Amino acid sequence: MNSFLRCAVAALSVAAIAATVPAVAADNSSSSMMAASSMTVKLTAQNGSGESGTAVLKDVTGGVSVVIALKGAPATAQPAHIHTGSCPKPGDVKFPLTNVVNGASKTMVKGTTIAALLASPMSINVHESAADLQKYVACGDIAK
Ligand SMILES: [Cu+2]
Repeated sequence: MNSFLRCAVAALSVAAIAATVPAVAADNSSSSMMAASSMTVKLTAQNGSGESGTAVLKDVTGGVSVVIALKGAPATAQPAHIHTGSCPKPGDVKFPLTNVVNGASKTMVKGTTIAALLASPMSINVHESAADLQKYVACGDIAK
């Protein structure tokens, strides 16, 4: 009986600690309301390009930072945009992004937020080249 009680008390105190830890974590996050949110968009190869990777989006002051990293991309500049609509057939260009060169591109997209980008279907699309915009080489939906 005594050992059962000791176990019960031990279990209760463990439960109390477990209940306390998330509460502390929640306090920390709510006290830093300005913490940047971010998300990663997976870019998948289109039309046999062999180019795939990610676009990391971060809320920053005044806009959203977009960093594209593609494997298998050429040194040739490849235009990239945020389009309305979804892959593999996105719609119009919503925001231009810096050309992808050797698989890398960084852009500060002004005047938007990740929440705004998520509010309607949008996607990140990379094109073969300025001369061959019609060929899509990588695409990913901006979606949670
Ligand atoms: Cu585009």
